[in-house]
Amino acid sequence: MLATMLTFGQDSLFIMRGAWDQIPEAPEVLRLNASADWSEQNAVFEREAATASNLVVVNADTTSHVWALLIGETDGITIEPGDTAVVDLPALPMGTYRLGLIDGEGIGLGAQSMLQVGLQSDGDPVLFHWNLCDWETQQMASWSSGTEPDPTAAYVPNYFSINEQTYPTTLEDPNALVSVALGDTCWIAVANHGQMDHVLHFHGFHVEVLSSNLQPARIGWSKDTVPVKKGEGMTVQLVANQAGIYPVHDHNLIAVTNAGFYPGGMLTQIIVDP
Ligand SMILES: [Cu+2]
Repeated sequence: MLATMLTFGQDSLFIMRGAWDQIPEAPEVLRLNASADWSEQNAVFEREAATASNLVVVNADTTSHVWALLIGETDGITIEPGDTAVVDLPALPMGTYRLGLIDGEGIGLGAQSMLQVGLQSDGDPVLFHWNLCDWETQQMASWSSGTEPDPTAAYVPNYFSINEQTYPTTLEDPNALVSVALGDTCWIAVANHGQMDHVLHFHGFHVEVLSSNLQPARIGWSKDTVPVKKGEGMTVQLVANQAGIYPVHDHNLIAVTNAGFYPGGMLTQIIVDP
């Protein structure tokens, strides 16, 4: 489907500020939205493999931000409030990459997302995506009041999310919930935007690592437990060879809680219909 989408993908990205109503504190957050309509979820961007392109970044926020494609040592581009920048995206091999803001507030309030390169097709394999993040609401409150959090303070995140959703809401997100038919092969694009590593444990299946920007030596590995390092973009393949409902979760148990209460956080399911 959609040759034009493969060629051009999403053209614009809006840096937006709003409330993250998904969690009880409803903290102020920053997001990368695909339009000027507010969404609590960061938009995912797609590009064809091995093809240079660009992206229009609109700073619809009230403070200046620094944008970057997060592939190694990248100098950011400062965008003043209300300004627009046309940023180049280099030709990249197939895989999952990170992009977003690299200023302290931009990182702290969560304006980071993934760039999927060469993954979109005609729906075969089916594609899902998991933007992983950890959050400390106290630190977020500092950022949104214009104060830099104490960098020497211990980092104690109290929320953990997949696509800016915490379990059980992850099950309502068609990209976080992997729902497939028996015999399907699917790909899952995974990016870790948090401040800590996240180790995904798949019940029922071993997944094969197809791409990784930080652990390329693991491409081809087939495991039920997959460490996704801080800052990593990874693509895994899952072959749905048995029917049933299987959990997938961060093996770090604090990450499957919401404000300390289990179950929550970075937990979703694979549902394979017979
Ligand atoms: Cu497990």
